[in-house]
Amino acid sequence: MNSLFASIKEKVASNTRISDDEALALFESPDLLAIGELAAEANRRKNGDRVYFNVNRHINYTNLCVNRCRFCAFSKEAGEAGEYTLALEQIAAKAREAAAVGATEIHTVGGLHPDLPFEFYLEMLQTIKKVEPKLHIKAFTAVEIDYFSQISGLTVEEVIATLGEAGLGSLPGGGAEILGQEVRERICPEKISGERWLEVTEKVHRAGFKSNATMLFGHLEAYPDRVEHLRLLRELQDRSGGFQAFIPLAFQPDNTRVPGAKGVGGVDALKTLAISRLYLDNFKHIKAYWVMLGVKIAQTALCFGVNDLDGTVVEEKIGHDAGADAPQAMSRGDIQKLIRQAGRVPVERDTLYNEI
Ligand code: V47
Ligand code: SF4
Repeated sequence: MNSLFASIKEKVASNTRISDDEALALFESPDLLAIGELAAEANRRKNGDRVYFNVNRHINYTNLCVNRCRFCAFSKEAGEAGEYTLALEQIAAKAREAAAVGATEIHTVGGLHPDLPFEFYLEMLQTIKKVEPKLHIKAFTAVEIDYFSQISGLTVEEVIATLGEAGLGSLPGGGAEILGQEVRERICPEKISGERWLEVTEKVHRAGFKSNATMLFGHLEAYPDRVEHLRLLRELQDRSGGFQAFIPLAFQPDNTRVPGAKGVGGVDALKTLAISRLYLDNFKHIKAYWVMLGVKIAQTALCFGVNDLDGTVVEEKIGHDAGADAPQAMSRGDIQKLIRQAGRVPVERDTLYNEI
Protein backbone atom coordinates (compact mmCIF):
# COMPACT_ATOMS: atom_id res chain seq x y z
CA MET A 1 0.00 0.00 0.00
CA ASN A 2 1.46 3.38 -0.89
CA SER A 3 2.12 5.98 1.80
CA LEU A 4 -0.92 8.14 0.90
CA PHE A 5 -3.37 5.29 1.46
CA ALA A 6 -1.51 4.04 4.57
CA SER A 7 -1.63 7.52 6.11
CA ILE A 8 -5.33 7.99 5.34
CA LYS A 9 -6.13 4.51 6.65
CA GLU A 10 -4.55 5.47 9.96
CA LYS A 11 -6.47 8.73 10.01
CA VAL A 12 -9.77 6.93 9.39
CA ALA A 13 -8.96 4.51 12.24
CA SER A 14 -8.09 7.33 14.64
CA ASN A 15 -10.84 9.76 13.56
CA THR A 16 -8.31 12.29 12.35
CA ARG A 17 -9.05 14.77 9.60
CA ILE A 18 -7.50 14.41 6.18
CA SER A 19 -5.81 17.48 4.74
CA ASP A 20 -6.59 19.42 1.56
CA ASP A 21 -3.40 18.04 0.00
CA GLU A 22 -4.48 14.50 0.80
CA ALA A 23 -7.92 15.09 -0.69
CA LEU A 24 -6.30 16.45 -3.85
CA ALA A 25 -3.94 13.47 -4.03
CA LEU A 26 -6.95 11.15 -3.79
CA PHE A 27 -8.68 12.96 -6.66
CA GLU A 28 -5.48 12.54 -8.69
CA SER A 29 -5.12 8.84 -7.83
CA PRO A 30 -6.40 6.26 -10.34
CA ASP A 31 -6.95 3.71 -7.55
CA LEU A 32 -10.72 3.96 -7.26
CA LEU A 33 -11.10 0.73 -5.31
CA ALA A 34 -8.56 1.74 -2.64
CA ILE A 35 -10.32 5.11 -2.23
CA GLY A 36 -13.68 3.35 -2.01
CA GLU A 37 -12.44 0.90 0.61
CA LEU A 38 -11.25 3.74 2.85
CA ALA A 39 -14.52 5.65 2.39
CA ALA A 40 -16.56 2.53 3.10
CA GLU A 41 -14.64 2.04 6.36
CA ALA A 42 -15.13 5.70 7.34
CA ASN A 43 -18.84 5.29 6.67
CA ARG A 44 -19.09 1.97 8.52
CA ARG A 45 -17.67 3.64 11.64
CA LYS A 46 -20.35 6.37 11.47
CA ASN A 47 -23.39 4.55 10.14
CA GLY A 48 -22.78 0.79 10.20
CA ASP A 49 -24.72 -1.14 7.56
CA ARG A 50 -27.76 1.09 7.56
CA VAL A 51 -28.74 3.18 4.54
CA TYR A 52 -31.32 5.93 4.94
CA PHE A 53 -33.89 6.84 2.32
CA ASN A 54 -37.03 8.94 2.33
CA VAL A 55 -40.43 8.99 0.69
CA ASN A 56 -40.78 12.45 -0.77
CA ARG A 57 -42.23 14.39 -3.66
CA HIS A 58 -40.69 17.26 -5.56
CA ILE A 59 -42.91 20.14 -6.62
CA ASN A 60 -41.29 22.26 -9.34
CA TYR A 61 -43.41 25.37 -8.85
CA THR A 62 -41.93 27.58 -11.59
CA ASN A 63 -39.20 27.39 -14.21
CA LEU A 64 -39.01 31.14 -14.73
CA CYS A 65 -35.70 32.40 -13.44
CA VAL A 66 -33.84 35.69 -13.61
CA ASN A 67 -30.47 34.00 -13.04
CA ARG A 68 -30.26 31.73 -16.13
CA CYS A 69 -27.22 29.77 -14.91
CA ARG A 70 -25.31 28.37 -17.87
CA PHE A 71 -25.49 24.80 -16.56
CA CYS A 72 -29.27 24.90 -16.09
CA ALA A 73 -31.58 23.53 -18.81
CA PHE A 74 -34.66 23.91 -16.60
CA SER A 75 -34.96 27.68 -16.39
CA LYS A 76 -36.77 29.88 -18.92
CA GLU A 77 -37.22 33.55 -19.55
CA ALA A 78 -40.62 35.25 -19.39
CA GLY A 79 -42.41 34.73 -22.72
CA GLU A 80 -40.22 31.79 -23.77
CA ALA A 81 -41.95 28.61 -24.97
CA GLY A 82 -42.40 26.12 -22.14
CA GLU A 83 -42.31 28.61 -19.27
CA TYR A 84 -44.77 27.87 -16.47
CA THR A 85 -45.75 28.79 -12.94
CA LEU A 86 -48.06 26.54 -10.94
CA ALA A 87 -51.16 27.97 -9.30
CA LEU A 88 -51.60 27.37 -5.58
CA GLU A 89 -54.42 24.90 -6.31
CA GLN A 90 -52.08 22.83 -8.52
CA ILE A 91 -49.49 22.83 -5.76
CA ALA A 92 -52.16 21.72 -3.27
CA ALA A 93 -53.18 18.85 -5.61
CA LYS A 94 -49.59 17.60 -5.79
CA ALA A 95 -49.26 17.80 -2.00
CA ARG A 96 -52.50 15.80 -1.64
CA GLU A 97 -51.13 13.12 -3.98
CA ALA A 98 -47.96 12.93 -1.89
CA ALA A 99 -49.84 12.69 1.40
CA ALA A 100 -52.04 9.93 -0.04
CA VAL A 101 -49.03 7.67 -0.71
CA GLY A 102 -47.47 8.28 2.70
CA ALA A 103 -44.79 10.82 1.73
CA THR A 104 -43.19 12.61 4.66
CA GLU A 105 -41.50 15.41 2.70
CA ILE A 106 -42.34 17.93 0.02
CA HIS A 107 -39.22 19.27 -1.66
CA THR A 108 -40.00 22.38 -3.68
CA VAL A 109 -37.75 23.43 -6.56
CA GLY A 110 -38.09 26.63 -8.55
CA GLY A 111 -36.36 29.48 -10.30
CA LEU A 112 -36.10 33.10 -9.15
CA HIS A 113 -39.39 34.32 -10.58
CA PRO A 114 -39.20 37.86 -11.99
CA ASP A 115 -42.55 39.09 -10.60
CA LEU A 116 -44.06 36.97 -7.84
CA PRO A 117 -44.12 38.77 -4.47
CA PHE A 118 -42.67 37.25 -1.29
CA GLU A 119 -46.26 36.60 -0.12
CA PHE A 120 -46.66 33.96 -2.87
CA TYR A 121 -43.97 31.80 -1.27
CA LEU A 122 -45.56 32.18 2.16
CA GLU A 123 -48.92 31.16 0.70
CA MET A 124 -47.30 28.20 -1.03
CA LEU A 125 -45.96 26.94 2.32
CA GLN A 126 -49.30 27.57 4.05
CA THR A 127 -51.18 25.80 1.24
CA ILE A 128 -49.06 22.65 1.57
CA LYS A 129 -49.36 22.68 5.36
CA LYS A 130 -53.14 23.06 5.08
CA VAL A 131 -53.29 19.90 2.93
CA GLU A 132 -51.33 17.89 5.49
CA PRO A 133 -49.74 19.57 8.51
CA LYS A 134 -47.45 16.57 9.04
CA LEU A 135 -45.67 17.04 5.67
CA HIS A 136 -42.19 18.46 6.22
CA ILE A 137 -41.46 21.18 3.66
CA LYS A 138 -37.86 21.33 2.44
CA ALA A 139 -37.75 24.46 0.35
CA PHE A 140 -35.63 27.42 -0.81
CA THR A 141 -31.85 27.60 -0.86
CA ALA A 142 -29.57 30.42 0.27
CA VAL A 143 -30.03 31.78 -3.28
CA GLU A 144 -33.79 32.20 -2.81
CA ILE A 145 -33.42 33.51 0.75
CA ASP A 146 -31.13 36.27 -0.56
CA TYR A 147 -33.59 36.99 -3.42
CA PHE A 148 -36.58 37.13 -1.05
CA SER A 149 -34.69 39.61 1.08
CA GLN A 150 -34.17 41.80 -2.01
CA ILE A 151 -37.77 41.63 -3.24
CA SER A 152 -39.38 42.08 0.19
CA GLY A 153 -37.05 44.64 1.74
CA LEU A 154 -36.76 42.38 4.81
CA THR A 155 -33.42 41.33 6.29
CA VAL A 156 -32.24 37.77 5.70
CA GLU A 157 -33.01 36.99 9.35
CA GLU A 158 -36.56 38.34 8.95
CA VAL A 159 -37.09 36.35 5.74
CA ILE A 160 -36.01 33.12 7.46
CA ALA A 161 -38.22 33.76 10.49
CA THR A 162 -41.25 34.62 8.32
CA LEU A 163 -40.81 31.47 6.19
CA GLY A 164 -40.51 29.43 9.40
CA GLU A 165 -43.82 30.85 10.68
CA ALA A 166 -45.46 29.94 7.34
CA GLY A 167 -44.36 26.29 7.58
CA LEU A 168 -40.81 25.94 6.27
CA GLY A 169 -39.15 22.88 7.80
CA SER A 170 -35.62 22.86 6.43
CA LEU A 171 -33.61 23.86 3.37
CA PRO A 172 -32.23 21.78 0.49
CA GLY A 173 -28.59 22.09 -0.49
CA GLY A 174 -28.85 23.69 -3.92
CA GLY A 175 -27.20 26.82 -5.20
CA ALA A 176 -23.77 25.91 -3.85
CA GLU A 177 -22.57 24.77 -7.31
CA ILE A 178 -18.81 25.41 -7.05
CA LEU A 179 -18.22 27.99 -4.33
CA GLY A 180 -14.89 29.29 -5.67
CA GLN A 181 -15.58 32.55 -7.46
CA GLU A 182 -13.51 32.04 -10.61
CA VAL A 183 -15.41 28.94 -11.78
CA ARG A 184 -18.67 30.34 -10.43
CA GLU A 185 -18.43 33.39 -12.67
CA ARG A 186 -18.04 31.14 -15.70
CA ILE A 187 -20.99 28.85 -14.95
CA CYS A 188 -23.49 31.10 -13.13
CA PRO A 189 -22.43 34.74 -13.33
CA GLU A 190 -25.78 36.10 -12.09
CA LYS A 191 -26.02 33.87 -9.01
CA ILE A 192 -25.01 35.14 -5.55
CA SER A 193 -21.31 34.63 -4.83
CA GLY A 194 -19.99 31.57 -3.04
CA GLU A 195 -19.13 33.81 -0.11
CA ARG A 196 -22.73 35.06 0.10
CA TRP A 197 -24.09 31.48 -0.18
CA LEU A 198 -21.99 30.55 2.86
CA GLU A 199 -22.98 33.71 4.77
CA VAL A 200 -26.73 33.21 4.20
CA THR A 201 -26.48 29.48 4.99
CA GLU A 202 -24.75 30.28 8.27
CA LYS A 203 -27.63 32.63 9.16
CA VAL A 204 -30.10 29.84 8.31
CA HIS A 205 -28.27 27.50 10.69
CA ARG A 206 -28.05 30.18 13.42
CA ALA A 207 -31.83 30.58 13.14
CA GLY A 208 -32.15 26.89 14.03
CA PHE A 209 -32.90 25.40 10.60
CA LYS A 210 -31.04 22.43 9.18
CA SER A 211 -29.95 22.41 5.56
CA ASN A 212 -28.01 20.30 3.09
CA ALA A 213 -25.05 21.18 0.93
CA THR A 214 -24.48 20.18 -2.69
CA MET A 215 -21.60 20.42 -5.14
CA LEU A 216 -22.24 20.51 -8.87
CA PHE A 217 -19.28 18.70 -10.44
CA GLY A 218 -18.11 17.58 -13.85
CA HIS A 219 -18.29 20.86 -15.83
CA LEU A 220 -15.45 23.38 -15.95
CA GLU A 221 -14.01 22.90 -12.49
CA ALA A 222 -10.65 21.24 -11.75
CA TYR A 223 -9.87 19.03 -8.74
CA PRO A 224 -8.50 21.93 -6.64
CA ASP A 225 -11.87 23.70 -7.07
CA ARG A 226 -13.64 20.65 -5.65
CA VAL A 227 -11.24 20.50 -2.70
CA GLU A 228 -11.71 24.23 -2.00
CA HIS A 229 -15.51 23.70 -2.11
CA LEU A 230 -15.27 20.83 0.38
CA ARG A 231 -12.97 22.88 2.63
CA LEU A 232 -15.40 25.82 2.75
CA LEU A 233 -18.26 23.46 3.68
CA ARG A 234 -16.20 21.65 6.34
CA GLU A 235 -15.23 25.00 7.87
CA LEU A 236 -18.84 26.23 7.95
CA GLN A 237 -20.00 22.94 9.46
CA ASP A 238 -17.35 23.34 12.19
CA ARG A 239 -18.84 26.75 13.02
CA SER A 240 -22.57 26.00 12.73
CA GLY A 241 -23.18 22.23 12.76
CA GLY A 242 -26.30 22.90 10.66
CA PHE A 243 -25.66 20.66 7.65
CA GLN A 244 -27.37 17.29 7.57
CA ALA A 245 -26.19 15.79 4.29
CA PHE A 246 -23.70 16.46 1.53
CA ILE A 247 -24.92 15.68 -1.99
CA PRO A 248 -22.52 15.76 -4.94
CA LEU A 249 -24.60 16.49 -8.07
CA ALA A 250 -23.25 14.99 -11.30
CA PHE A 251 -23.56 17.58 -14.07
CA GLN A 252 -25.94 16.68 -16.94
CA PRO A 253 -24.81 18.56 -20.05
CA ASP A 254 -27.73 18.39 -22.56
CA ASN A 255 -29.42 21.68 -23.50
CA THR A 256 -26.99 23.66 -21.32
CA ARG A 257 -24.60 26.44 -22.20
CA VAL A 258 -21.36 25.22 -20.65
CA PRO A 259 -18.82 25.01 -23.47
CA GLY A 260 -16.96 21.72 -23.74
CA ALA A 261 -18.54 20.03 -20.70
CA LYS A 262 -19.09 16.32 -21.29
CA GLY A 263 -20.79 15.19 -18.12
CA VAL A 264 -19.66 12.74 -15.50
CA GLY A 265 -18.51 9.12 -15.84
CA GLY A 266 -19.16 6.48 -13.22
CA VAL A 267 -15.54 6.40 -12.04
CA ASP A 268 -15.44 10.13 -11.33
CA ALA A 269 -18.85 10.02 -9.65
CA LEU A 270 -17.84 7.21 -7.26
CA LYS A 271 -14.48 8.81 -6.54
CA THR A 272 -16.10 12.13 -5.73
CA LEU A 273 -18.65 10.57 -3.38
CA ALA A 274 -15.92 8.55 -1.64
CA ILE A 275 -13.56 11.50 -1.19
CA SER A 276 -16.45 13.58 0.14
CA ARG A 277 -17.02 10.93 2.82
CA LEU A 278 -13.32 10.92 3.72
CA TYR A 279 -12.81 14.69 3.77
CA LEU A 280 -16.13 15.78 5.34
CA ASP A 281 -15.57 14.12 8.69
CA ASN A 282 -18.11 16.46 10.29
CA PHE A 283 -20.99 15.43 7.97
CA LYS A 284 -22.92 12.37 9.12
CA HIS A 285 -24.69 11.77 5.82
CA ILE A 286 -23.32 11.55 2.28
CA LYS A 287 -26.28 11.29 -0.05
CA ALA A 288 -26.44 9.69 -3.50
CA TYR A 289 -28.96 11.52 -5.66
CA TRP A 290 -29.85 8.77 -8.12
CA VAL A 291 -31.54 11.17 -10.55
CA MET A 292 -28.14 12.63 -11.54
CA LEU A 293 -25.98 9.56 -10.89
CA GLY A 294 -28.17 6.92 -12.49
CA VAL A 295 -29.67 4.14 -10.40
CA LYS A 296 -26.81 1.63 -10.72
CA ILE A 297 -24.08 4.11 -9.82
CA ALA A 298 -26.18 5.28 -6.87
CA GLN A 299 -26.42 1.66 -5.74
CA THR A 300 -22.68 1.06 -6.21
CA ALA A 301 -22.02 4.26 -4.24
CA LEU A 302 -23.33 2.43 -1.16
CA CYS A 303 -19.97 0.58 -1.20
CA PHE A 304 -18.07 3.88 -1.60
CA GLY A 305 -18.98 5.72 1.59
CA VAL A 306 -22.60 6.67 0.90
CA ASN A 307 -25.29 6.08 3.57
CA ASP A 308 -28.28 8.00 2.23
CA LEU A 309 -30.48 7.93 -0.87
CA ASP A 310 -32.89 10.63 -1.98
CA GLY A 311 -35.75 9.64 -2.35
CA THR A 312 -38.92 8.69 -4.25
CA VAL A 313 -38.89 12.16 -5.93
CA VAL A 314 -41.92 11.52 -8.27
CA GLU A 315 -41.56 14.65 -10.44
CA GLU A 316 -38.08 15.74 -11.51
CA LYS A 317 -37.21 18.42 -14.02
CA ILE A 318 -33.74 19.95 -13.43
CA GLY A 319 -31.86 16.73 -14.27
CA HIS A 320 -34.22 15.41 -16.92
CA ASP A 321 -34.38 18.71 -18.84
CA ALA A 322 -30.57 18.37 -19.06
CA GLY A 323 -30.65 14.79 -20.34
CA ALA A 324 -30.62 12.62 -17.20
CA ASP A 325 -31.64 9.10 -18.20
CA ALA A 326 -32.66 7.90 -14.73
CA PRO A 327 -36.38 7.27 -14.17
CA GLN A 328 -38.59 10.11 -12.90
CA ALA A 329 -39.55 8.29 -9.74
CA MET A 330 -38.74 5.27 -7.60
CA SER A 331 -41.16 3.57 -5.26
CA ARG A 332 -40.43 2.80 -1.61
CA GLY A 333 -40.12 -0.87 -2.64
CA ASP A 334 -37.67 -0.06 -5.50
CA ILE A 335 -35.39 1.80 -3.11
CA GLN A 336 -35.53 -0.88 -0.42
CA LYS A 337 -34.66 -3.53 -3.02
CA LEU A 338 -31.79 -1.48 -4.39
CA ILE A 339 -30.30 -1.10 -0.88
CA ARG A 340 -30.77 -4.78 0.00
CA GLN A 341 -29.13 -5.87 -3.28
CA ALA A 342 -26.05 -3.94 -2.13
CA GLY A 343 -26.00 -6.00 1.07
CA ARG A 344 -27.15 -3.14 3.26
CA VAL A 345 -30.10 -2.43 5.52
CA PRO A 346 -32.73 0.08 4.30
CA VAL A 347 -34.05 2.52 6.92
CA GLU A 348 -36.86 4.91 6.02
CA ARG A 349 -36.30 8.31 7.59
CA ASP A 350 -38.04 11.65 7.70
CA THR A 351 -36.27 14.81 6.59
CA LEU A 352 -34.65 15.31 9.99
CA TYR A 353 -33.41 11.68 10.09
CA ASN A 354 -35.97 10.37 12.56
CA GLU A 355 -36.61 6.73 11.73
CA ILE A 356 -40.07 5.80 10.54
O1 V47 B 1 -28.45 24.07 -7.42
C1 V47 B 1 -28.88 22.49 -12.19
C2 V47 B 1 -28.35 21.51 -9.91
C3 V47 B 1 -29.53 21.96 -8.03
C4 V47 B 1 -28.07 20.93 -13.44
O2 V47 B 1 -30.85 19.02 -0.55
C5 V47 B 1 -27.94 20.53 -12.11
O3 V47 B 1 -31.80 17.09 -0.47
C6 V47 B 1 -26.96 18.54 -12.76
O4 V47 B 1 -29.99 21.09 -5.00
N1 V47 B 1 -27.03 18.89 -14.06
C7 V47 B 1 -30.90 21.88 -7.42
N2 V47 B 1 -27.40 19.34 -11.76
C8 V47 B 1 -31.20 20.47 -6.91
C9 V47 B 1 -30.69 20.27 -5.52
C10 V47 B 1 -31.06 19.05 -4.75
C11 V47 B 1 -31.49 17.91 -5.39
C12 V47 B 1 -31.84 16.80 -4.62
C13 V47 B 1 -31.78 16.83 -3.24
C14 V47 B 1 -31.35 17.99 -2.61
C15 V47 B 1 -31.32 18.05 -1.13
C16 V47 B 1 -30.97 19.10 -3.36
O5 V47 B 1 -29.55 21.24 -9.27
C17 V47 B 1 -28.97 23.30 -8.45
C18 V47 B 1 -27.85 22.85 -9.37
O6 V47 B 1 -26.68 22.59 -8.66
N3 V47 B 1 -28.44 21.53 -11.37
N4 V47 B 1 -28.67 22.13 -13.48
C19 V47 B 1 -27.59 20.05 -14.45
N5 V47 B 1 -27.63 20.39 -15.75
FE1 SF4 C 1 -32.32 29.55 -11.88
FE2 SF4 C 1 -31.59 27.61 -10.17
FE3 SF4 C 1 -31.60 27.13 -12.83
FE4 SF4 C 1 -29.77 28.78 -11.77
S1 SF4 C 1 -29.98 26.57 -11.32
S2 SF4 C 1 -31.00 29.17 -13.61
S3 SF4 C 1 -30.91 29.76 -10.12
S4 SF4 C 1 -33.39 27.58 -11.58
